[in-house]
Parts: sequence; C-alpha cells; structure tokens
Amino acid sequence: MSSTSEKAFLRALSGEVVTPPPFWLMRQAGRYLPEYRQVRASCNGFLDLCYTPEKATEVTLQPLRRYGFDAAILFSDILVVPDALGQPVSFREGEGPRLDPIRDGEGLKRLSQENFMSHLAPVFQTVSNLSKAIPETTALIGFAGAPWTVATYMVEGSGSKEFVETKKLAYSQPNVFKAMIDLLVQATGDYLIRQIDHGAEAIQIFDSWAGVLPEEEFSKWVIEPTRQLVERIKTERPGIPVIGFPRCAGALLLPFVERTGVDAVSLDTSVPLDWAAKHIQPKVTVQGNLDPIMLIAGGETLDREVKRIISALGKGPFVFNLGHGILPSTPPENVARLADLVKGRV
Ligand code: 1CP
Repeated sequence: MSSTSEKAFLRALSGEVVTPPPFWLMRQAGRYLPEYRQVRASCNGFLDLCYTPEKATEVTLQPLRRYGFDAAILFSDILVVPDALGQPVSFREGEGPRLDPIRDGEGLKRLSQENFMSHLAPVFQTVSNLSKAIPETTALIGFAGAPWTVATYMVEGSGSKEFVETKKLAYSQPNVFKAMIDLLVQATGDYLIRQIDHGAEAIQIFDSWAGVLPEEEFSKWVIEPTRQLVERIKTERPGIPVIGFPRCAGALLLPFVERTGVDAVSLDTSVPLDWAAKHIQPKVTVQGNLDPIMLIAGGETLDREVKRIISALGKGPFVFNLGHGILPSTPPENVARLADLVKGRV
C-alpha cells in the first residue's frame, strides 16, 4: 500500500482524506440479492459455497457489478477456521452455525493444525481468482474472525446471547482458555498471511462479540490477541493495512485503537459521530457506521442519515460502511440509492 495507490479505499486506509469517500458494506454479498440466492440454492450447504472457488468468486463479484463498491471482500465465513482445525461446523437452514462444543483441556486436544492450510486451500484459490477478476480501482479485502469471537462459537457450539459457557471457561480456567486463544492467534495469523500472499490487499478482523467483556477481560481476550495478529502482519507483510472491528466496545474503543496497532477501525452503529471524529479519527482511519435497519427503511431517513455521517466523518480519513452486516430483508434498490448518496450523484 502507498499513498500513490490508484485505489481510493487503500488511500483512505493510509490516512488520506478521499472525497467522495470510498465505500463497501459488511456482508455485501448475501441473501438480500436474488442472484446470491440462486447460487446458494445450487450448493450443498453454506460451507460448500465457501469451499467452491468458482461459486465463492461469483458471489463476491455480484454486489460489485450492481453497485460499484470500492472494495470486494472475500466470500467466506469466520467459522472456516475452527472447521479447518478439526472442529466441524455445520449450518442448518434458519438455525445458524452448529459445532460440537469444546469446554475443557481434553476438548482442546481434539484440535490440530496439521490439515489446516490444505483444508483452506479452496479459500486461497478464491482470493487468487478475485485478485485477477476485480476492476483495477477496486481493492480486495481478506478477513478472519478475531480469536475471541471465534472462540465463543467453539465453546458455546452455536451463536449465543449471554456467552455463559465461554465466559465461565475464560474466568474459571484462564489457562485452558488462553491455550485456545493462543492456538487461534497462530492459526488465524497463518490464514491471513496466506490470504495476503494470494492477493488480499487489506485485512479486516471481525470481533462481533467484543462488547460483552468487562475491561480487564477485554484487554486480555480482545486487545492482546488482536495486537499479536497486527504485529505479525506488520512484521511479515509490511504495508498491508489492518481494520479492526471490536463491535460494541463502547469507551474501550480508545484503548483498542491505541494498543492494537490497527490502521483503521470499523465503528458499530452506536458510536457517536462527533466523539469518533474528535477522539478516534486523529489516530486512525474510521469506517462506518450506518444502521443496517436504516438501509431497510430507506426513504428520507436514509438520505438524511447518510449525509449526517459523511458531514461528521468525511473531513478526515474515512471509509463509508454500515455499523454491522447488511440484513437479508434489505431492498436491493435501497443499496443503489445509498451508492448514489455516498458518491454525491443525488
Ligand atoms: O445461508 C447463508 O447464505 C448463510 C448466511 C451467511 C453469509 C452470507 C453466513 C452464515 N455467513 C455469511 C458470509 C460472511 N460471514 C461474510 C462474507 C463476506 C461479506 O460479504 O461480508 C463475512 C465477512 C462473515 C463474517 C461472520 N460470520 C461474522 C462476523 C461479522 C458479523 O456479521 O458479525 C460472524 C459472527 C459470522 C458467523 C455466522 N455466519 C453465518 C451465520 C448465520 C453466523 C452466526 C451469526 C450469529 O451468531 O448471530
């Protein structure tokens, strides 16, 4: 990455103020698009889509064709990492992910890095395909889940609201939990470096459940593993920008930015714009943070909110995005309207 890049998204990540702002949307490929649902219907389950390079490449490109986003994000899922470590993941229709939970040291022994990279070979193939297929001015984002968020699925065995089992393990057997996090830092680092070597030009680390931990535990399980991942990427592949997304971290966003070394931070919907402009943007590029439901609602509220976000954050280094992933019930025409608003065409 350099400030002379042709790619607006990479220029913004390097700290330049780019007008109009570059934009992409978290989960921009997905069920809100009929052409995605068509490809998805031809697959034997969701992970089959992630592990079939031709199909994963196609669904990554679909939203670019419609909306001309400034970045493409590899189509995969954060849970391919436990799947590749020998904790098989399945997705049942309408139920979300299912894993056989790991809740002690014995369970951890079931995991192995032996077949990790070969299991993920199709994902790397998708990154290679995309790097050749995307338009010249579009950047390619690789990603992984942060160790904390991935660990919640590994311990709970599914999505969760309270994270009782994960927190119980972290608080009462910190050594066992640390061994799991350390393994994830190692494996996730290998995975991201390999994505970069296949053509990923920036990395986003999704920590969707960062916001449920108290201060000291946040420091141990969110900040420290992320810091280690960023340090490894900066050392082994210098020049590749890293975006952190510690969702719902609240006031802990500030130590997150100061201590992890990320180049940019993705703001969730709850982060106040003026506070972010004053306290976060002088340190790193900010990305965000339209409420995904505003995009479903559309109309004048959407128009007003998009303008409010751009006027608050557009004077500094900024990438327009949502505050969390796009939802399946989003009308595709509202995304077209959003693209026009961000690019100043309406
Ligand atoms: O049937 C389907 O089509 C499954 C829906 C779906 C999709 C489209 C899932 C299942 N994952 C994805 C793709 C995905 N997931 C991407 C693709 C790239 C993109 O276009 O952005 C990315 C980046 C993710 C990341 C992801 N997966 C996160 C982190 C970001 C976030 O949204 O918080 C998380 C938490 C997951 C887990 C996951 N994957 C899928 C489900 C249903 C879930 C569980 C969510 C939960 O626990 O509530």
